[in-house]
Amino acid sequence: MITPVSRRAARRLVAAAATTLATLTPFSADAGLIMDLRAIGGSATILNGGKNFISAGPGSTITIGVFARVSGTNGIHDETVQDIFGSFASTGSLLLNMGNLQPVNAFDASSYQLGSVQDFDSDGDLDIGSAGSTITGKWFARSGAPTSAGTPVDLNTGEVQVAVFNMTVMSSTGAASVNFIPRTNSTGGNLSVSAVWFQDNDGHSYTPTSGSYGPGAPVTSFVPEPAALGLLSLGSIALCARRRPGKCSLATP
Ligand SMILES: [Ca+2]
Ligand SMILES: [Ca+2]
Repeated sequence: MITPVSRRAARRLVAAAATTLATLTPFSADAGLIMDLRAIGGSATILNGGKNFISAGPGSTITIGVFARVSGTNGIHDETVQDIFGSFASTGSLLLNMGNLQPVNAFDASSYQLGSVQDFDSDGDLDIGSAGSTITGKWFARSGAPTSAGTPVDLNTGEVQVAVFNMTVMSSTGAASVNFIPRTNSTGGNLSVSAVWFQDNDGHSYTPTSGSYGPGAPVTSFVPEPAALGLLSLGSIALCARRRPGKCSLATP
């Protein structure tokens, strides 16, 4: 069980780690389409803008928002997106059953597919989509016309949410990483029909064979080390003792 004190301290640690990581690997502002997943709800504790969560054990839930981030180069948020083909899966020992995917912002036009709920990577938990290049079982988001990715992310990048799905924690220990898997050709290479988007209102449609396309940073579970929690608790006690002498006790991790 994680106490409120330890959780707050853990949040600060994660934020610091994320800042360090962002310094080392800045988000690419290159033109193209990136499928970004973020935890946006559920019973798990969400950290770092949805990039991390702390499971409360089996039965804990995480709602994942699927966002299409489109970048151009002209400094105007005039990017749009229409088609996205792919799958979702988790890797790691924390088992996460995915399901209940729903389209958002009308990405359910003719020929869209919800994606099959199945353990296509054979690691013991349910995923959404299918293995290989086949169209069968893939998630396919499609809007009837190019849809604005107009929510600003940075100067040249905007985004639009295209789907939402749920994950249920199925194990009591372990860590997991969750991400989008683009549909590829039979050899794992780029497939032109895997996505369609538009940049800078330049009259061209962009696809994975004519532009940059891929997943964003994964959503990962955060598992505080017991020793770190102990140190954090002691730190909290010290801080508390300084502010409220005689009224502080050791938090139980
Ligand atoms: Ca699986
Ligand atoms: Ca633009």
